[in-house]
Amino acid sequence: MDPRLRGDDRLRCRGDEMAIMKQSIEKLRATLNEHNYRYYVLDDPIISDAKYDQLFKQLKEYEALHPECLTNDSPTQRVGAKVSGSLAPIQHAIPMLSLDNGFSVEEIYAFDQRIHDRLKNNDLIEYMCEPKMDGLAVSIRYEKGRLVKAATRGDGQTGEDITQNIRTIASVPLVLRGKNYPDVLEVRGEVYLSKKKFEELNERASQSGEKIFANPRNAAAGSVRQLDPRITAARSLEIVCYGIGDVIGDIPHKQSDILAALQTWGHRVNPESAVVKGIVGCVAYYEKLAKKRERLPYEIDGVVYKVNVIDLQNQLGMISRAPRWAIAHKFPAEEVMTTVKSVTFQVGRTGALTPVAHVKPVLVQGVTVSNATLHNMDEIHRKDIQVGDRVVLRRAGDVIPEIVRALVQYRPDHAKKIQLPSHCPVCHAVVEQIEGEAVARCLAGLACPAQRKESIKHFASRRAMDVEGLGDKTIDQLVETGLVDSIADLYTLTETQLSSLERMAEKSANNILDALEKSKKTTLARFLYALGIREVGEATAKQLAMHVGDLPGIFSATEESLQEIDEVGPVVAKHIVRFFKDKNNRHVMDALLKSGIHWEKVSIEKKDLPLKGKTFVLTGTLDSLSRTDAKEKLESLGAKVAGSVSTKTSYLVAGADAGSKLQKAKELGVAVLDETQFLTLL
Ligand code: I6G
Repeated sequence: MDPRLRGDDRLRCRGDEMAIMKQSIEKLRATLNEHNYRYYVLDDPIISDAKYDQLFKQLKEYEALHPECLTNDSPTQRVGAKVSGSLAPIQHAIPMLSLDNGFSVEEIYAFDQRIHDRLKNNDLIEYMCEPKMDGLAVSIRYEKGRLVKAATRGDGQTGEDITQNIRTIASVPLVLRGKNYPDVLEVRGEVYLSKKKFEELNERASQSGEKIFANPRNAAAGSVRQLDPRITAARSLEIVCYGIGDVIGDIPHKQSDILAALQTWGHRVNPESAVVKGIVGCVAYYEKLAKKRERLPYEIDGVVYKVNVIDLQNQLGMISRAPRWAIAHKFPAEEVMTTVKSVTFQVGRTGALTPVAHVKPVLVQGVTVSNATLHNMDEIHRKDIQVGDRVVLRRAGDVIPEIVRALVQYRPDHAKKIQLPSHCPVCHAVVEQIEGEAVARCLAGLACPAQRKESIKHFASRRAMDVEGLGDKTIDQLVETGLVDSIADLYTLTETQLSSLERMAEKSANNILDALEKSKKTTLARFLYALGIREVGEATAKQLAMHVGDLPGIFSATEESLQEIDEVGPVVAKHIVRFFKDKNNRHVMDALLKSGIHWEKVSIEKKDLPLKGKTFVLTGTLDSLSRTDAKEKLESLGAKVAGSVSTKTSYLVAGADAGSKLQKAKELGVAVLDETQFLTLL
């Protein structure tokens, strides 16, 4: 500033200078964002790395001189502060689904047939094909174009808050590009590590004596779930986006156009994706990609096919936790040869004895394997496997390794038949093979330490009560030392007791106590799943919770009433009733509730709700309530709220400035409600 200026002139000049600086900073940020986009998303840089670094340095200097101009979405602000404690839970606005898998062409053809049958349509279906990255699914939420939250998939309903870590990924825009993006946009994609970065990471880890990751997926998951974003930033993670979750605003009507739009909004999508006609086109795509797989710079474990037209996706809907309109066509698992050295029997949570083959260690898909499951005695007989045999072993994705077949032609003379033990290898109680059931069981129930350990591990696991830090080794010790006999005992543990365990520092003991305390606030569905009732998995537990509303409802349920639930057949109903009749189980549940485990009451299944079966679409601006509130109100009355208008739409709610959706509703003859009519209906 000119030193000769005084008073008002000085202030005015300072103001002008500030405005100019602000403009320069904004311009530099926009330039850097655009170069970033060209580099990471389009793979088409137009300046050198050195030039980019120079611009970046300049922006940092300007911001240091004018800290009042610093904003959270500046490219210099990707690496934020460390998270204290643990990653917070985040409820997904729209569940993050999983994908059905198909391994053979027959299964893929059957998928296509199911689609034709449901749609009652014989025309060729248009499919979008994409590589299935071997990474970690995440959801990134933008409001008014700004990145506000990011979460892992978790159990599909609730994930973990990884906002600070996702911000460090250079190809994730902190601000969406352009102007015509939806007001709210959840971008879903897969975070991964390239083959090269994965090898470099493990190389560094082995040199510094740190943990080696078994495969790129584990490395990506470990990197994304760090508490310190500086560690994540150093891992060179990448992302490709494959779809969207919650949206308020207009989106295209085809999957392929959604991906194209995501790219214009600044997100990276997979350039290998393609639209094909019919399932024959899908299989041809699969074969082409299988040939290219080795040359790709990242690991893939198959190909995903999706019905391309969103209206058709909506008509097909979902089943359990997966969409009916998509499938992952997996590549066959790598098979290797090894030798069975011995077989032991592992006792599971329900007493089931699983034969485990201990094999000569072999490397398969980057992991050294020395144990593989033989499933059960029927499988051993069917595959004719003996100790000493040369066998074929495989490991598919995160599935435990299994023995596929024996190479009987090479059987040595000393090979020995595998016998089911007559007594439990852990508690020595009698083992019974029930007629018609493939598995043999130890009948000692929770008197068997192995079953106690496994039921406690299940109870504490992430998808059940989610007691962070309470690992398998600690649980083994807790049972072996007699500190914990049943799941209820976990909540009576003291710091002194925990600290008395081997390799348990005071801090870790306190962390476990905190995690136990935190786990007391749960949901009925998680609690029911955590109890480990036979045949009651997560999906069944959720349906059960919706059906009964609260525990008393389940105590009084009968086998007949339980079979009204979609996922429950006669066998599962019997297991549930038997479990809740059992005096010991009641005892344990009483103790758990007394220790403070609680949940919010579940609203009973939306069966009797007035808007059940109706699908609404919201468009335009409502004066008296926000879109989110309107959506919540409708859903609490049993309605479904969809993002686009189709023949399945029951009502379009049109606020002020409604656009193309209103037009489409009129064309399709869908009933349109204005705000007053909508409020009356509510
Ligand atoms: O986990 C996934 C990976 C890739 C996906 C997915 C995908 O598409 C290429 N698509 C969907 C619809 C889902 N998960 C649920």
